[in-house]
Amino acid sequence: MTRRQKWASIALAMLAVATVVPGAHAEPRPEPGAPPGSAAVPVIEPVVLGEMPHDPMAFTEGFEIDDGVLYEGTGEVGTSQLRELDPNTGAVRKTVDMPGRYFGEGVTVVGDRIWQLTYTDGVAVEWDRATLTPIREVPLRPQGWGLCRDGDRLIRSDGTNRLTFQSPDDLTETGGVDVTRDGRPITGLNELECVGDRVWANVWPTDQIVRIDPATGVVDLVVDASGLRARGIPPTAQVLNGIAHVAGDEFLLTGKYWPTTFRVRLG
Ligand SMILES: [Ca+2]
Repeated sequence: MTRRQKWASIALAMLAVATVVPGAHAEPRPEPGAPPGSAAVPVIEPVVLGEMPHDPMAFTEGFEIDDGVLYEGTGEVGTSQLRELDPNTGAVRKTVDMPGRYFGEGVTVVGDRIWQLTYTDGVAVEWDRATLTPIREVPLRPQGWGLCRDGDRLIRSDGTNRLTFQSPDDLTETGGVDVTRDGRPITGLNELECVGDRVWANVWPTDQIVRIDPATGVVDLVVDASGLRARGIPPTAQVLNGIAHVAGDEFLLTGKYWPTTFRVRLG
């Protein structure tokens, strides 16, 4: 090889390296460690349709609309409540304190009753929906985070990547699924919303929401809602936590100590 040929081959090699620079491709690529042939899950941003006030003292842990009422469960010791809100104005209609100074977590409606989890108090509370009075408590371990009703079962998160299936009658465990994004476990699953055959979940401690197929645990859509903070959410507010389905692809989203609830379109 002549000197000229040698330099030419080096230049060609450098050109080849330059054409495979990471990030140069527009096509989504799988996360490192993802199974061969898998594509990265799409990431979208919420489209804001409207805003309404949200109590900036509410440490939101549960958020769900049923029959024209927005139910909110709040947390922290001493400020944990079950609340009824107007889903159109955000106005708080009624509040009741959690019994036992429990740290309240996710809520979901089951007929004429409401289940509300506790964080580490070892119980879930069943409420009478019409009067918002506690009916009974049942054991709950290890931790309660998010809760939603999926047909004839409840789905609960506990801060890990596990979703646990439970009986709506007495919270008896009936199964569960491990959640993965791009083939890897995604932990911190928090407030939940069951819609059709999917489960939407806040991901603690982020402003992201994932959409999960509960049959497989696979995340098939990610919502990056961090842009909502630019709409008047103060730095003292904590993470996004609270997903309530309105209809179609419309949802209400809020966060812990957020002064605003956003009506958004996802998808
Ligand atoms: Ca919810």
